[in-house]
Amino acid sequence: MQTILDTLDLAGEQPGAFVGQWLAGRGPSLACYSPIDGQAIGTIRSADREDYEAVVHRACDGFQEWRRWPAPRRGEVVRRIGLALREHKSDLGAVVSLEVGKIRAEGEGEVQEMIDIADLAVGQARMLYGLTMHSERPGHRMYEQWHPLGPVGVITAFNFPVAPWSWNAMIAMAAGDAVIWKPSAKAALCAVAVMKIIEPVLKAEGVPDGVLSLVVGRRDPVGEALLQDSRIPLVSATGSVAMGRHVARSVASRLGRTILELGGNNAIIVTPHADLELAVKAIVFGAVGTAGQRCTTTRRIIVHESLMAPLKAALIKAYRQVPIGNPLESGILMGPLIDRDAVAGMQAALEAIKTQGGEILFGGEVLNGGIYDAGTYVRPCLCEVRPEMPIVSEETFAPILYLMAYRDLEEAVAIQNRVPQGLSSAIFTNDLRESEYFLSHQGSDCGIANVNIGTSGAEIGGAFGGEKDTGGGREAGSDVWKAYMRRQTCTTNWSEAMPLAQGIHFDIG
Ligand code: UN1
Repeated sequence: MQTILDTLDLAGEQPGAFVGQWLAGRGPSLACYSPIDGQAIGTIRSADREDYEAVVHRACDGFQEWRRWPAPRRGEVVRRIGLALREHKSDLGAVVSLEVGKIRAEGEGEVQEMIDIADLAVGQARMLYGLTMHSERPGHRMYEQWHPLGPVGVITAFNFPVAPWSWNAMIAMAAGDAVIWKPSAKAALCAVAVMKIIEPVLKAEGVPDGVLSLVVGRRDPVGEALLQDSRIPLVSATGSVAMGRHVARSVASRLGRTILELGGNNAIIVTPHADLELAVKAIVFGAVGTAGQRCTTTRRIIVHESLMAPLKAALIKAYRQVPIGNPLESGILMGPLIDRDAVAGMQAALEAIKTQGGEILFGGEVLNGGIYDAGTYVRPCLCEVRPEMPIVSEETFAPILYLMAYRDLEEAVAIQNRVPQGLSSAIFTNDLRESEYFLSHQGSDCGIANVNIGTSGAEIGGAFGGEKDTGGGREAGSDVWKAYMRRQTCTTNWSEAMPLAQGIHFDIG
């Protein structure tokens, strides 16, 4: 563990604020723990209100300068950030594993998402396209253009401590914005690590101070200040629905914009025309991967009644074989939950499942002995439930998978759509009519709808996010860059007359 920390110079107390250079942080010292063994892995000097002010002040100044850089030149900086991340993929992936307990492949996978979005943003910097329109007035030209928006606040969650920052930051940088990052206190060392990797690039490229900044601190004084700060026109936040509602209200009250990526309660429909072997693979990765702590984690299986028995048997067999343990060791597929609170939350959900009439088919126990004594390791759990049970509509951020039976596809889609969340969804079928129904306007109501692949593991090229309680925001690829810019409609009169729109005459004398 020490080697992992030393490689990225994370040993000893870390400064909690970065604006192109490090500011010590005058707030309380924040202890960072690893869920792998419950041990402290570092400390960060968190930011106080004055540090926050200093960061935002620099971000505003940095933005003024950065927006003057030609967009392709900004893209070149992003390209070099992508190269630095490539160089440190394994080191940073290891810090992610250490601080939040992901297995190595998933820690590195997250860094790969950062590299991918950097590549996308480099190209995007040359494609910040506006439209042209035909004016109704003769001798007039009309078009729209996109300008940098301002400093953008990015609030990230523990479960994806580095990738969502990059989805926002790489695109925002290409767009000409400054970015202020407030990471989860449970994963702040990862954020410090990212800045340490990027710092030399910013220096070498002469990027103005404040273009990329980090501010580690609790909700008060840092988080609340960010939400209420009218110098920050856009706040992009990943986290719980409760947190998202608060962010939405606070930022809306000052008429700021938000991008919200909140809870998911993602389902896979398995039809009689499914390739069951494929479905089982996707379900196990989707439900057990990242120990059930992705917002895209598969939480519900809606299976045709004719397949309930074989699917149940296949999943129990697969679940028995999941190697659970130290995520830094090869061969392990499931690490710990983030902390003991998460384990307690899972146990409370299991109680609720039983009280509400569900049946635990497999797993759910808290493990103990050896490394398991950290109190953060659980066995992934399979349950058979009815869709109307209230617990099934909740997102329990743990590896609990609900199985429920359906009779016809319309019913399956209704079950899939009846929960408040709307992030990711999938159907397993080789029948064209079934898959097209699922993808149609009568089908899945989620932001992501997949056929014959699971609910998690989205590529950055698409717009990522979902509907309803998921918050409606979109991050990453497609035309998401527009959210980080301000649109301006421009009309130029190159004629010698002054015709008015709508044919209005307003001639004096
Ligand atoms: C999250 O869990 O917050 O689609 C994001 C996926 C990843 C992102 C998950 N690309 O599972």
